[in-house]
Amino acid sequence: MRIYATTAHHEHHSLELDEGQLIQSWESPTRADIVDAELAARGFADVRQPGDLDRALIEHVHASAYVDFLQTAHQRWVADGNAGPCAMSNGWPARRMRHIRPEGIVAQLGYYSFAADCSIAANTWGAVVDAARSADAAAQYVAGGAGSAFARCRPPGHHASRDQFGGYCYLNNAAIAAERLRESGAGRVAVLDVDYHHGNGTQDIFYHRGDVSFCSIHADPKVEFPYFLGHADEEGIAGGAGANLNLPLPHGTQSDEWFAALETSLQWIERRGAEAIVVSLGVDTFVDDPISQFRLVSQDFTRLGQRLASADRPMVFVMEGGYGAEALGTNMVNVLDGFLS
Ligand code: OKP
Ligand code: ZN
Repeated sequence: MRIYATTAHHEHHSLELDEGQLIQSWESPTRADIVDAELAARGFADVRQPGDLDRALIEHVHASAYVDFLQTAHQRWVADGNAGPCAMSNGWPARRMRHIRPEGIVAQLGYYSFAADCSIAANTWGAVVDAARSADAAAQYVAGGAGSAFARCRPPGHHASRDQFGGYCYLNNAAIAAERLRESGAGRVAVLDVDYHHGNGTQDIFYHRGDVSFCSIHADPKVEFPYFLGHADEEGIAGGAGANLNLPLPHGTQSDEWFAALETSLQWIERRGAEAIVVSLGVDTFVDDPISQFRLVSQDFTRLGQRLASADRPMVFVMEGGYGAEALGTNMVNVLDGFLS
């Protein structure tokens, strides 16, 4: 299986507000290094650099003004005289307030984000671009006839909506891959999101579209981040009515219930007539993940890969979450290995 990855992510280390403290983000450079080391150790040697960023493609899933904002936010933060190393807001447009775009950098950071767990460091944009390029390249490779590819993206993307960052995500790598597959000729595409957290950004981007179906298995937003999207009654609107499926599960969910939801997901995707599948691959469903509360074990990730292979569709794997340094590499690569076996 071909891998797309770069090392620009090393320069992206941001701060997050967690349990009332500003800490170095759980979404750390080490994560990608661990996955890269495991890929190398297990014989995944076809690692490529992606091509240039296709700004037109990006603007089919993100607002142009939002992309400009991300690109220039940190230099504006510095020019404005802010003391902290990472750009983040302290106010958001909440209930009964108005969504008029403000002028200053701190206010615009609130306008263009939905969570304080995610900030923009000096070199965040370079990492974000390379993750998006990697997802695009993997999709182009699969669109060209390959059976599968893995975009080893960092930062992740599935929480990034059309014009808001949050949950460690800035550009939506999986959405970019899905859009690339569509624009390269696949009539219908599905995004299957198996990360522990709901892919609110991907859902938002495709909510009105019937050509890209979105299905997510995740911790119930009533008790888990991103808190305000991901309920079972969200089914899509307009041309996208019936093209969204959410399968929220309780804290403590174990393998049997999780794989029952996977079965439901793959049967639904088959009924949607998807010609190709993008997998938002988070392994934070692991029992020992430090910020998550499902109970999958390492063998389950091999089983996941095997079950995905039996869907018999071209597949683009896009890396999302997974935070326990210990088994992160093993779990991520188990999925790819299971898929190939
Ligand atoms: C991003 B992805 C930990 C709080 C973490 C944010 C979670 C973002 C997950 N105490 N809150 O979906 O893996
Ligand atoms: Zn996650």
